[in-house]
Amino acid sequence: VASEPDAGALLTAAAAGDRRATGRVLSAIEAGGPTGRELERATFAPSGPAWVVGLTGPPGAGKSTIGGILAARLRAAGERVALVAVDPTSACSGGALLADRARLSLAPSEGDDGVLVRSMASRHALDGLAPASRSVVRALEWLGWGVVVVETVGAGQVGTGVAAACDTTVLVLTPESGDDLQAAKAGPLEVADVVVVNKADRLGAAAAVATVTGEVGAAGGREGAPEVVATAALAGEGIDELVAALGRHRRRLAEPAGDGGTVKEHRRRRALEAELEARLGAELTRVGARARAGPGFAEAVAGLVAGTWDPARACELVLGPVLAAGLRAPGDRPGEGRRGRDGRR
Ligand SMILES: Nc1nc2c(ncn2[C@@H]2O[C@H](COP(=O)(O)OP(=O)(O)O)[C@@H](O)[C@H]2O)c(=O)[nH]1
Ligand SMILES: [Mg+2]
Repeated sequence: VASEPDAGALLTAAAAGDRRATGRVLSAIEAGGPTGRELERATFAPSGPAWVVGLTGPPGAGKSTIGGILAARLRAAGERVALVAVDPTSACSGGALLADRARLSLAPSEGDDGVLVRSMASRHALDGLAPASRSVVRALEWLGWGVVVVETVGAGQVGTGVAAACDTTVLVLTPESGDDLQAAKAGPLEVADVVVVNKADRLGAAAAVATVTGEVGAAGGREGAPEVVATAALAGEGIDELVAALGRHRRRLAEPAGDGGTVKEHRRRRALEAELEARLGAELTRVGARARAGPGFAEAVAGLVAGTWDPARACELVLGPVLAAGLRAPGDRPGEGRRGRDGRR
């Protein structure tokens, strides 16, 4: 890695359409270092004009294929489209990334400045969308990418985080998705805005569409129940219907939500709430781990064994110094933590 890039210069170049600079902005945000945090702050603009579309569903359902086709369609309609694949497998092998890139030959021509493809690892993301991915999506919006399509692998509870962070969520299933459909009931199916039954060229497609339609109805009476669309993406079938369904949902986003704002504003507020909650949880987990690893823990156990402290008091005594030290571990601050710890010995 070269020297720390200047955040301001990078942003200016990226905003002017420099793809290399854009890549470096996103990489820095993903890496989470000082430059990344500066860029994250600079590009954080809630309720941007962009349309963020999430594609979720089990592996192999056709998310990348559909994402590529949608990108091509939207590009042809004059949009600047960024495709972000949050892929837990692409980190190590790069194989999935290559496959996804290759598949995009279906879509926009190489060298088209209006399409950007980005792949990133979903580190520690239980919901399939790591905090860094959300910041990357926001940076893309800020940089003027009018449509951001985010692909994440998701089934069951995994995948609902995507919905929380997207304006329009598409769940992609296949006729073979029986088990996935059962799993999806607990999560993605409840939050999907459009459900795609892809690989409609395969056996059982009509039955699958009927089952999904039934499920969606059974979930029932819900305001804005998802539309179900059958596609055979490789053959290009059902794509017009999918594009139309997405367009209807996009228009719905501009309608009033009843709380004074639009549906989109309402969703984004909820997404930010969920994101803040997740960050709070992560911080608290870190604080707890630090308390567990600190010297106070053994002391507290000794106190409990001796009957000097009761558990509630012991907890206070262990947590007190950790909380007083602030959110950052002493070791995070250069030249401080180590000395402090050694001093105790
Ligand atoms: N038969 C059939 N295969 C498809 C269709 N759409 C995608 N595929 C294939 O299914 C495989 C997985 O597709 P991919 O887009 O990578 O799925 P992802 O893992 O959800 O991103 C690839 O080999 C695709 O070519 C379809 O409509 N019909
Ligand atoms: Mg894929």
